[in-house]
Amino acid sequence: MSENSTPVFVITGAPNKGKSTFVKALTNDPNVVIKSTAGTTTKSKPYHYYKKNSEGDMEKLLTLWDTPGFENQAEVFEILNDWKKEGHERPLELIQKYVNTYKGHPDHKREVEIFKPLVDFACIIYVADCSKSFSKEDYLREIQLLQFTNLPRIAILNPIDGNLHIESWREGLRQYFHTIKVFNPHKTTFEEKLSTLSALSHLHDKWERPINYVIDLIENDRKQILEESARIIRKTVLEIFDNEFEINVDPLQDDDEHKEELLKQARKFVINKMNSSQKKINSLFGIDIEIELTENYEDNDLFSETVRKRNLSPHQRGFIWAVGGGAIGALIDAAAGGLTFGVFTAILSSGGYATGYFSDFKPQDLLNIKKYINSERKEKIKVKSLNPEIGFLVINRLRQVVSNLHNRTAANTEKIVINKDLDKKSLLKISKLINQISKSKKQRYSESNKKELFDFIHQKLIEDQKGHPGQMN
Ligand SMILES: Nc1nc2c(ncn2[C@@H]2O[C@H](COP(=O)(O)OP(=O)(O)OP(=O)(O)O)[C@@H](O)[C@H]2O)c(=O)[nH]1
Ligand SMILES: [Mg+2]
Repeated sequence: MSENSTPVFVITGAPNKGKSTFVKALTNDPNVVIKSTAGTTTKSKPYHYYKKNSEGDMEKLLTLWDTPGFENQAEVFEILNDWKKEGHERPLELIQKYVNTYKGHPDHKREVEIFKPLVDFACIIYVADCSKSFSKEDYLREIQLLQFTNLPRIAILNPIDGNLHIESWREGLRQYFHTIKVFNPHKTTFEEKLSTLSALSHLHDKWERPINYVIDLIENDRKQILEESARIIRKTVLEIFDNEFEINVDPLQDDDEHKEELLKQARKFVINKMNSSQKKINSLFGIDIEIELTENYEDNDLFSETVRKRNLSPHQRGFIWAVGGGAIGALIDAAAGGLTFGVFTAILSSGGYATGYFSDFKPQDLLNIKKYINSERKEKIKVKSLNPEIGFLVINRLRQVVSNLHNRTAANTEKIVINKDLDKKSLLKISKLINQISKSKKQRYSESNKKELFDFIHQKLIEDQKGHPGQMN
């Protein structure tokens, strides 16, 4: 038996149990075909983890073979057993003999495909759907066929429609597999994916090191992706707060109309920036998935009353307004440890806070507006800055995009729906950072402003992944 130095795994199982889904979840390869109909995969195909070596070539680090589902397992089992009784060949020699003998035979197409990648030694991954009950009648022959190979084997229990029958599967498979692991390739988190790779590393001692190497690479790669995501989010915020929205004053229009026009500009700008950042973050993760901010447009609009009400209590709004107005710089520092009642009392006396807290909200109020006459003696009206609240919402939405993508694989093509904006605890800090940025706009941001904003966002991205995989607190 010749052994590959690169670990090779062959994914097997009955039709439509998520074999291809498993391969796609682990490799993120967009070419893996997944369909709801049984019999989708008809040819065996290898998918790889690669690394660029020092010569610039792609080096294979790990191979996963996607194979068709079993079809003729009972007959094949009989053939192999008869041969075994007759001669002295070892299991893999018999498998090779089977492949040679039945190649091209119409009743053996799938089994020949399944066995082809096994003859050079591979570990077997058997995928079963543990939301359906285990039945010896249906599955025993294919399981015994895998046992016949005498190759190291792991069973992956995929809870396609729930965990209902895990125990019956465990019981049924125990004597045939070295390891049994529950893994849902549709809903896996980043950690679970790594833990599955780690389980694979224990099947064959010679492959432990190369698989651990792959795990290290994936972890490092992910670290870099989170850093780059933080950079993208920071850039988005800076660009949004850097942009000048300006129109000529039309003497026939009143100020409300002017503000309405400026609001349109700002809205469009912010939405475009958010969309393009989301696309960039998507491509970092290598997952081409549509992101829907929320189900309806009204909720999508960062300037809308609905979004503000959902995310910010009147107190919090008031606080941001006060920060935005810069009325109480010293108090912000004092309050950074937590919002005490005393602080609120003090803030209430400041004009900024009162505006945010009590006024009937109009989206135009999120624009800090200034009228002026330029050097050509034209009267202009412009947005000096947006309210920091917008920055808070932008950062938190993009954080959610990152968090979703981090715990998602290419196997899950459901749209990402983002319908909440979270993390009220960081509100104060974000408001303060954004306030610094919008104030220092004229002189450009200082490097330390920029670094502080990056560190804050980056730290949040790391916390999001550590605390609650797939969601933020
Ligand atoms: N909800 C859910 N659906 C899943 C899961 N795993 C697989 N599916 C779905 O089940 C169907 C079959 O998945 P495939 O990965 O194509 O199954 P397969 O075992 O490769 O099937 P064949 O190639 O036909 O043998 C697809 O519609 C998948 O989206 C899961 O964990 N959860
Ligand atoms: Mg398939």
